[in-house]
Amino acid sequence: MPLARASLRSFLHSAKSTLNNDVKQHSPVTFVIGNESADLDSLCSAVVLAYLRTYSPFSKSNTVYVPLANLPRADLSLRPELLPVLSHANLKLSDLITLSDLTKFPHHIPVEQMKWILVDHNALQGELGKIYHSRVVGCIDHHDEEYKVPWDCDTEPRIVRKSGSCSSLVLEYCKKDWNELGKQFGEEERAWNAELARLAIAPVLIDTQNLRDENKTTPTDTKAVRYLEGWIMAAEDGESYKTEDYFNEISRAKEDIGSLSLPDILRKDYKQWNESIANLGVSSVVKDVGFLIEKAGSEEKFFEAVKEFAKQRNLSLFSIMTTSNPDSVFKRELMVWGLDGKGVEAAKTFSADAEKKLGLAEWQNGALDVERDSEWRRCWWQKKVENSRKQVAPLLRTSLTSRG
Ligand SMILES: [Mn+2]
Repeated sequence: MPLARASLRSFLHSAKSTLNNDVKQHSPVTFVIGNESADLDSLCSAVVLAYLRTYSPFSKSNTVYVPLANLPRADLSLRPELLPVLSHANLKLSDLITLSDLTKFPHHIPVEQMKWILVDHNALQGELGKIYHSRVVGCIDHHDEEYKVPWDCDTEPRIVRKSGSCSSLVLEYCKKDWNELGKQFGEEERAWNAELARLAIAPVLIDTQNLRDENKTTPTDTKAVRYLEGWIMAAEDGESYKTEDYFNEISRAKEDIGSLSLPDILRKDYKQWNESIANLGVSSVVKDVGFLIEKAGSEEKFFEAVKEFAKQRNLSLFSIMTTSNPDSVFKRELMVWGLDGKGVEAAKTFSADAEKKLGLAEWQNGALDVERDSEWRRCWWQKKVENSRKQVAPLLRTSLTSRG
């Protein structure tokens, strides 16, 4: 028998206490976890899937699926876009369950008692991956297949398919549960449906630019948005809710990084690849290079801060990718910095290789460029703006690994 349905907020509270009790009693725990970038898609997909799996009317168990945000609690403040989304879902930051909640437990759950369902990735990474990789029992993801999740997941999903947002795939999988749950139609349930829909629709809107990004949007995303709008409008005043307004509200919050320090801005959306030859790091930033320099105080201070950031992570090659919308035109800048011999070689290789592919054009007469044996730095306009980190990072990796 599935558990009796509750609001999102009560669900997260009972998930937290379930986790607490299960750890103490060494009972099995089933987690739903997003990827390490812990972006809106990862965070929302995990909560929505955990909620609908827990209360599925078709469920034969009374398992509480625990949604785990794949980041320390302190890092939630690096995601201002969460605030409007959570507030419309009647949630607070403190309601979310994070890695910090795991580590504060005095007891440890035996590995074999844990089950992990992955959303927004299909190979458990980092420390968790080292310990629990054999305990992954399902996944829903829109990245490339990594062949790490067992093919037969029995009663749990195993879906890896392209879509703009992972949340759209979660919704497609859980739609039958939600339709059935939605048949209980009191005032209260109506509000719960809208809160859940606000959470589920947010990453789809952000990842597909409100379905306008033709390179990313799939029919699954479009269907998800239409379906979720239905739940929101059924509860709220249909006249006043507009998906476009909600999209703008979240986008504005996402770009509101003025209160963050420069190192926080750099680590907010950061990925690192430790190749055997050297380490590569790439930061994506939602403001342009000019903003970053102003934030630092001067060009010199900016480079100092960036260098320190790279040094702490032992990087030979570091790149900053920016996006901005001056006069409503979407633009990208790309900065690549080789910080030692290996990095310099790789940066030069990248430059030769990627110039045409990415449409790299000189930025402000090469004002930020440096060319020495020990360091090599370029800042470009990236004219081919359809290439995000998903395309640029593999080129950077190849420039490192293809050598010697
Ligand atoms: Mn995603």
